[in-house]
Parts: sequence; structure tokens; C-alpha cells
Amino acid sequence: MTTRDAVLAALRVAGPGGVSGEALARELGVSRVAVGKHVAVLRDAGYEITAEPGVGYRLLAVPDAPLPSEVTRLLHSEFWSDLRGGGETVSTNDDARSLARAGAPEGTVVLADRQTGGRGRLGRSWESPEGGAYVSAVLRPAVAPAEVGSLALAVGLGIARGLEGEFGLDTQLKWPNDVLLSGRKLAGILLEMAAETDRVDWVVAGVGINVHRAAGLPDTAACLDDVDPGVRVAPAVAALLDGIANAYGEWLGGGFSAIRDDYERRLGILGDEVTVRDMTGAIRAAGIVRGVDDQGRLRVDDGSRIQAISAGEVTLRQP
Ligand code: BT5
Repeated sequence: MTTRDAVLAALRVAGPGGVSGEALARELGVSRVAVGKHVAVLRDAGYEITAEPGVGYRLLAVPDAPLPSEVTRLLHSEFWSDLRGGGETVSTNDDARSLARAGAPEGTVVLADRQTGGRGRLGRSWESPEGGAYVSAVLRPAVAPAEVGSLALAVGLGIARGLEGEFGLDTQLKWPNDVLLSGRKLAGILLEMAAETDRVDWVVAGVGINVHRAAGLPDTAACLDDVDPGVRVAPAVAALLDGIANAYGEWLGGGFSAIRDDYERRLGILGDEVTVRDMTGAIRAAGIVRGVDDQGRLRVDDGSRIQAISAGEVTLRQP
């Protein structure tokens, strides 16, 4: 724990009674000036901390943001080892990629409360206003590159599980990796990797989730506060990270087939009539979604046969 986190922890323990700078300094083995500096940094990050003679420092409010100090203390999983960031960045995926290239271990996470250059798949952009959370995790699965396609599905499943466990939320998955709430897009996933021919070096799993409705979000976006007005950002991030750690563990242990049933159960487009296009826009398959196979491929029934599609964009066919 850093001294700043220790100051924060001591302020939480002191509660409304407050704690003097002198007592804090003694407890943490630093000078009172150092305590004052840490308090100033915490205030800059959005913590509301008062200082009164006779009372000392009092923590009145914590920011509603994806700060490492807030998320870390809510995590149940010990898989996530190092959470960083929390403020504005261009893209947490860019930050996590740099860390992965520099050797950051699996379990490293970059957080942001807004992005100026949030990226979606295939060159699309991800609207990233304040009020959401932007999360990128470094993973180092010992698998072949071809298996990473189904890892994106595992990440989506993990988010759905985490949100269900923490908030009782019923989200749906839209293959390959959108998380929907009441049919609208709540979270998007972008996986990027570096690999040799037969071995993955690192994967960065990026997740954007809309927590509070904010200007700049597309009309098609869902937000957690549509259904839970009291929701806060840090518990949402902790829930999705816990869920991802859980689904990732199962995926590593037993491959996609270990989580296939649960993925399919949450597949919102099951039984729907869809068109699947490749990245050039050409139609790859059209028919009724029958589920996913053991490799995570979408099974589309065109009436005469079932095709297994490994990549593409799904649109619902209008009746
Ligand atoms: C995705 O792409 O859904 C992947 C999004 C991944 C974003 C995370 S945030 C943390 C990390 N850092 C990054 O830079 N990226 C990752 P795709 O399937 O291509 O969907 C993009 C489409 O979703 C856009 O073209 C819009 O139609 C829609 N969209 C954009 N922003 C949205 C938002 N905030 N909420 C819902 N839909 C959005």
C-alpha cells in the first residue's frame, strides 16, 4: 500500500470523528508536511477532505469515479494485482499495450474516467464521456492466437456475470462481444494482442461501460443508472473485473466449452433472425441463431444447413 492509500485508509477508519495530522503522521511514520501533501493530492483527485482545528482531517465524500484506490478495496478476486490511472487518458488500451510491451504482468489494469480517443473495433470510435468507466486489463494466456477469438466472448460473459452478482442485473450478450441492457448497448469490448505464430505474448482486454447517462453517448447506448439510479462507478468496475477474472479462469482451465452453456443462456439473439456480415460488409450468413459451438462460433441456421461463423457483425433482420 502506498502512503497515500494508507492516509486514505486511516481517514476512512477515523470516520466522522476525524483524525489529527499529528496522529496520522505518527501512525504512518511520515512528517505532518508529508501528510498534508498526500491530503492535497487526494483532494485533487476529488476526495472531499476538511481540516479543522481540534478535529483534524475528516473524509466527507469520495469521488464517484473509477479510481484504483476505490476499485481495489471492493474487489473480491485476487487476480488483479496492479490497478493504475483513474483520470483522463487518450485510450486505456493504448496505455495497457505500452505496459504489456514493457513486461507488465498478467493482472495489470489501467482505468480512466474519460477518454479523448476511445477506440472500438475496426477503426470505430468509443464515446467515452465522464460518467462511464474505461478499463483495460493485461492478460497473458498460454494459448495459440486462434483461441483468442473466444476469449472476447469469455470477457463479455464475465461482465454479465459480475453485473448480475453485484447488482442482480439481467444483461444480454450480443455475439461476438456486446453487453446489452434492455436491448441497448451497455458495454463494448476490444481485445488486442501480440503473438508469435503459435503462442500469445499478451492480450489487452479493453472494456467501456456506461454507468451514468452523459452528453455525448449515442442514442443506442444503455447506462447502468437507467435501471439503478443510485449506482456508483467503482462498484460497477469492481464487479466487472471480478466477473472477468472468474470467466477467464474457467476459459483457461477448460476452454470455451467450459463456459459455452452460460454464454448461450445469456445470448440475447438466440432464436432471432439475423444477418452476419464480414468486415467488408459482405453477407457471410443469414438465418436463425441456434447458439454457439465449442469454439465460440455463432451457429446460424439458413433453413437448409447450420453454418458456424467465427467473426463478423450481426444485425437483426427486420420482419
Ligand atoms: C466496441 O467496439 O464495442 C469496443 C469498445 C471498447 C471500448 C473500450 S473503453 C476501454 C478501452 N480503451 C479503448 O480505447 N477502447 C476500449 P464496436 O463493436 O466497434 O462498437 C463501436 C460502436 O458502438 C460505435 O460505432 C457506436 O455505434 C457504438 N458506441 C460508441 N460509443 C458507445 C458507448 N459509449 N455506448 C454504447 N455504444 C457506443
